[in-house]
Amino acid sequence: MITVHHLNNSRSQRILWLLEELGVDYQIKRYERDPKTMLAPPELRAVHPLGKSPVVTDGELTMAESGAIIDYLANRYGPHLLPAADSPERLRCTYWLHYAEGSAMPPLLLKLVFDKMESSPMPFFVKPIARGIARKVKSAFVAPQLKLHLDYLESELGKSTWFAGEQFSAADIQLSFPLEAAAARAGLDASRPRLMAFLERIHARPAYQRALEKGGEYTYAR
Ligand SMILES: N[C@@H](CCC(=O)N[C@@H](CS)C(=O)NCC(=O)O)C(=O)O
Repeated sequence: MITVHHLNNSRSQRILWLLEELGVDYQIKRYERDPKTMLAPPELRAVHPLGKSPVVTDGELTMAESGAIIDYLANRYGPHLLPAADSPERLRCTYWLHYAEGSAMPPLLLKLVFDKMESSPMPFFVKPIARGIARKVKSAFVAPQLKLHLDYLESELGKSTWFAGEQFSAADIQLSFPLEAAAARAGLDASRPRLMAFLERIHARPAYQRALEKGGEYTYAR
């Protein structure tokens, strides 16, 4: 039996959605973020040394890292979410499985960190310096990088209906999180209509909705 080690309001929502699309049986083991630090609880380190979510166990196997988990589950349980082996669509799909976490997420994470730095309480004499640094990093590096990635993703959806081609695939599931995070906190809006329409289409999928019901709190689905 597949177990998804699921942290509330997190990337592991993608794995629940994938499993619903695949129609496979699975169980959820739930973990709650520390409300102050937003970090995962220490119990998750007993499953994988990094203590991050998602982690999936399947029999003797323990797998971490969303892209690797999605690749494994889609291969093992449902070829229909992966384009045919050796096709150009399959290469695109593989590219997106890596791109989502390797390239799209870093500027989003930097934005989160520097937004926090700007708004965190701190001694009055440090505040102007810390805020000045945060603003400078955001305007000089983070915002241009976010624009670059969002423009790129918007233009890619001008080439095909879904990210890897005309068929919905595992790539779309993997890209959902950076796009939802960008819409929630990094300025993705109606000025990029293809990406907004993509979010609407994925949110309307019955499997996505079933995963939401099972996963609990997920504020990115708005
Ligand atoms: N690149 C990893 C990132 C894993 C990750 O950072 N997960 C977050 C949830 S969105 C987490 O566990 N955060 C809590 C923590 O770091 O303690 C993946 O895609 O699986």
